[in-house]
Amino acid sequence: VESSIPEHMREAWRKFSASGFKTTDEFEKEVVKHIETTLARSLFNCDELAAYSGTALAFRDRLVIDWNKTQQRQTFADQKRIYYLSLEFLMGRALDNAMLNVGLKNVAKDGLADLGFRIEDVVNQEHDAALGNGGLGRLAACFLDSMASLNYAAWGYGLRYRYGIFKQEIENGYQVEIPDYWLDFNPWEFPRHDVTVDVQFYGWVNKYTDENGKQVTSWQDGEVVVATAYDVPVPGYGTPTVNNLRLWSSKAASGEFDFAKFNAGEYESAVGDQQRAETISAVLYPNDNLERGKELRLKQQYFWCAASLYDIVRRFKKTKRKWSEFPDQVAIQLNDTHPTLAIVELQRILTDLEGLEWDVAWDIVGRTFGYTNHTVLPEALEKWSVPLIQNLLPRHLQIIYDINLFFLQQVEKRFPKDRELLSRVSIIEESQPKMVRMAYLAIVGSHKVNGVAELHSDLIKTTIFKDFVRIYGPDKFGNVTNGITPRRWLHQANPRLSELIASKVGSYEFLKDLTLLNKLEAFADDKEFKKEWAEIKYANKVRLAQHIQKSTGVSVNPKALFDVQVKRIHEYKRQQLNIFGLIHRYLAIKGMSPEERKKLAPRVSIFGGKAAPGYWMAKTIIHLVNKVGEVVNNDKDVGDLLKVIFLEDYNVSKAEIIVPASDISEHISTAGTEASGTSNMKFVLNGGLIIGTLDGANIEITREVGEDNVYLFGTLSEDVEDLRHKHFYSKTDFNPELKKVFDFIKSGAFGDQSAFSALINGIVDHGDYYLVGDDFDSYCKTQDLIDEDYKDQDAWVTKSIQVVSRMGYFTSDRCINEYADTIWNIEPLQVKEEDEVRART
Ligand code: BZD
Repeated sequence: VESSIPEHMREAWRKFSASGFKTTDEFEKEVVKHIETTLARSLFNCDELAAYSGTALAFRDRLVIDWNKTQQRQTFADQKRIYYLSLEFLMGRALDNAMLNVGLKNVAKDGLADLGFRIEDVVNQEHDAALGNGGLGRLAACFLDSMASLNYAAWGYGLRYRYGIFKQEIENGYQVEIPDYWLDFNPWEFPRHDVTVDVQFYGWVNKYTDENGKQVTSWQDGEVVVATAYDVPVPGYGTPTVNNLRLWSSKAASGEFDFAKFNAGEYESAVGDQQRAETISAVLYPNDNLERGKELRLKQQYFWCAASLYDIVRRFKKTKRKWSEFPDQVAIQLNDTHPTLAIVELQRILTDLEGLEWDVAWDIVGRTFGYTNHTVLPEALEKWSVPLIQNLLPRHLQIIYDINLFFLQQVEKRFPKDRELLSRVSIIEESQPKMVRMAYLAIVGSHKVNGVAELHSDLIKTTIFKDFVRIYGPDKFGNVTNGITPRRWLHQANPRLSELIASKVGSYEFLKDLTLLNKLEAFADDKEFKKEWAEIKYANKVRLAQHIQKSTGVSVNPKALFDVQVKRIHEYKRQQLNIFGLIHRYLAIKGMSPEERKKLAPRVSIFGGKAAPGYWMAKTIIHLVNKVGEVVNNDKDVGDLLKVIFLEDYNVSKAEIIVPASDISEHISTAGTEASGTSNMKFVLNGGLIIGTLDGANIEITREVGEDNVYLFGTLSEDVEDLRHKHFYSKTDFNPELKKVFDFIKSGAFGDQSAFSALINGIVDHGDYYLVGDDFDSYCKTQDLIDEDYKDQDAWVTKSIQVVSRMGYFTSDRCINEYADTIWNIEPLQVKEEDEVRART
């Protein structure tokens, strides 16, 4: 690493180089300094938010020291780096995580107490960084945590949205969306006004022969938008590694606004250009598993891919290596198809700008990229219209056509005269208008394609990507089952349980090696231990009950069984099956004698999750849940036996309260539709049992924790197609219990029945695509079994301990090591032992 400071002048630098606080006194000094100077506040007007800000800034200073060292170390080491490209990073709050990873949480706790604050209240002031929709975005965040904790040299690249996922409010039972303007105070980002990239759009392609007789292809006269880097430090747990998440923000090219236009009196149009450019990184698209083909979304994708690629290539070029070594220095992972244009962009850089031959360049591209698929749902598979790309990215469209041409020639050679095959696998779909199939482009441009759970990875090989398995052979396609970081999802969310576990397994080492949880198995029948275990679950339920009281006004009994379904609202995830089951339960309670009611286990059913703003059916489901809650929660006959709660604005920090408090959680997607699911892992890791279908990672969770410890029900994925077919031809023998539920809704029991008719008709008259009718009976029976089992608390607690002890496999650390071995071909960076030790103490 070069420095412009001559050696004889470096002494002062070394002498005064920042080292960060260690003791409570030093911490307090830092906090007070930041509050008084950085924030210009004082003892007399320091509220909890100011205390949060001061604490965050103090920890930020600590992080920055290790962050700088990490970046230096990685540059010196000059090894391969991982670049994780994701349009979404659902990071949640950073302070608690920073305190844990820096290892000075107790110092902060004591220090804040001295200053007059409770650490929990201070931590709760932080606004979630919610730059994602759901599982895909949160997975990216867990992966960043694991890559840093395992000392991989890794960068995340994303967009710095001004508005993250909207805030959800419930008004009269309906979802209302409020913009999430989250950037007014964000101490965790560092604007790098010196790190900018010009990104071009529109324009035209000029092909000509230059004065030396060389063929030149130039993309010119486009509109330029500037990408500015904002860096976010990503600390690892128990290591000095602090990696970087680089988020790009868009601005118009000519400074504040176009002064030429301004001077010519075109004030509004000058400001307009500026605004149009800033719009690119303004807002996160709030759809999960749906692609709508909007031009602005494509602009976001290219803007982010181009800026990231430029940055990666610029870093590589500093090493002065040959281009052929690029894939030995750079591994780029595509989080779904959203960054697929990066493939095309690298090919463009290597050929048009660096002058490499097509084949040489294409070989480098293929060895650089890996593609992770997260869905088989057809409506979520990205396609972009050819005219749209033609207009926005004319040169990229040509390159895509060339990629396709060479690919199809290769296919033709191996499978001569199979026209059908050629048209099936063509990157260009011959529709009106023509469409670019991004998943196919991603497959063709990567050396590895992976799914996110075993069933899902098998499904993509036998359904949507079947032809590609034939063409490339099976080795190009693999599986990396998802995982979660135990730091956030066990230790931070459930500190008491983590402490209890540590007391039995000997240390907190299980947070680095989650398989050590298996030592708990020996205590699954230990009376004292079980008592403490149950007490912690109860305390977590009390905490959630308080949150429910505060946010909904409904008081719930923490002794009741807590049944939770929190995730994005989607028909394939089948929250409707859950709510129909609850209506069925309500009707059953209403029909019971007082004696019968006494035998029933009280239950609190908790829903949470956002619906995409334009997804009417999902919004209808939310509406129904809220209406059912209004009726059930106010019915004197029912009392504590059933409460139905919709918690508004489900997000990462709310999940940290909800997940540790569940007895049962629901993962009940139609088999074959949920690629993996990751909240299933979070709940089980916190000692909750699950009810689920044989879908996604539920299957592997069952394999690990034992069939007796999971409540499985419903149609198997291999039977789904047949059933869908059958529905088409016969509407008879419809489930009578479900029919009663529908009749009850239609009677107006939950208000105007017409509000729910689409939901019911979809099942009764329109083929029941998600098989709600087919699975209703086994779902209800399984819920009855849960009621029975829950009565035997002793056996329940044993199960709860057993499942936790068997969850070691589902750490995202294991995922990252698998990606590193099978896709990235990269080793962790060695960190000096003294640095390791310092980080841990
Ligand atoms: O990815 C989810 C899957 O549905 C889950 O099964 C899986 O566990 C996780 C992680 O692999 N997919 C998403 O969350 N997808 C999106 O959010 C999304 C967003 C925009 C466009 C398309 C999909």
